[in-house]
Amino acid sequence: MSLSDLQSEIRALLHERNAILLAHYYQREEVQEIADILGDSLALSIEAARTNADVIVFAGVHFMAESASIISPDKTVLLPHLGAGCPLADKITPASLAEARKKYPDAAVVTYINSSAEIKAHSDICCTSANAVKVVNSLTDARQILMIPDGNLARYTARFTDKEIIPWEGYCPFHHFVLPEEVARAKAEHPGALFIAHPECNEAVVAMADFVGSTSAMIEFCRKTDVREIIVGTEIGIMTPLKKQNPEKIFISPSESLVCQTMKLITLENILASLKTMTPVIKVPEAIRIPAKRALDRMLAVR
Ligand code: CIZ
Repeated sequence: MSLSDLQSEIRALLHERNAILLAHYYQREEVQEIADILGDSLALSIEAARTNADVIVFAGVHFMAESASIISPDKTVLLPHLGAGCPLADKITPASLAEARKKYPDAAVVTYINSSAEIKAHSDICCTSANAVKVVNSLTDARQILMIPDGNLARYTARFTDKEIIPWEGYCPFHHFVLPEEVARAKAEHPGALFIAHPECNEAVVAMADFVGSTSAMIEFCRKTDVREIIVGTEIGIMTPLKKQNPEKIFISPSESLVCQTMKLITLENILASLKTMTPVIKVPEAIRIPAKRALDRMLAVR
């Protein structure tokens, strides 16, 4: 079947099932093209809660589908490929977090949204890469913050707070292994270009950036800037919305590392199969969902 036939069949089945397709910015272009909503993980989960659809097909990774299930427990959440996990989320377990809590009994635990529902359930509050600084500074009673599981985001956040930040030594392998030499080479090849970086990149790469921000912040930055060439330090899927929104601008990826293999496990074929079989379903059990939702709601209350 051709890509466009697959896309048409999916759209028809979405309609028949009263389902919506949510796609993350890091998804394949042909998946982004037919999504009802395109966004970062938090925006997608919030939109999922607002819709009247009965079924949410999540073209993203496991923790994102879990977030949708946490926020919308009455909807059926489908993740078309169960192998679509997040290597960063896997860098912490409930047992290792319990150990860290013992070691730092006074620390508040701030958990990046890229984490399992179970880890969120054991956290004080969640954050995203867009609101990490605000979330940390909102914790007026806490002097010490254990930031999990992304050490790079924790170190970046530490620059904007007086609190003591204890970074968890996890990382996203795709962002973390972008090399400063690769960025320097891209800058040399495109001397007029700006370099924008995601805070999951390592410290040396972040230090080279003209702008640091979450995927949504990067998209907004690229829309507003008058500079025509931009080197983009995040996963390659973001090039799809960037090019679509800014056809007159040139976007350059500095590194071959920036391809999230698990995001790419979601394909038109498995989205179609998932809609036909209504599997695999992601359902967070209530005992985990309720405390995890508390940590997410606490974050959403931060202004
Ligand atoms: O939260 C997300 O969607 C991710 C993975 C990154 C970002 O900056 O939006």
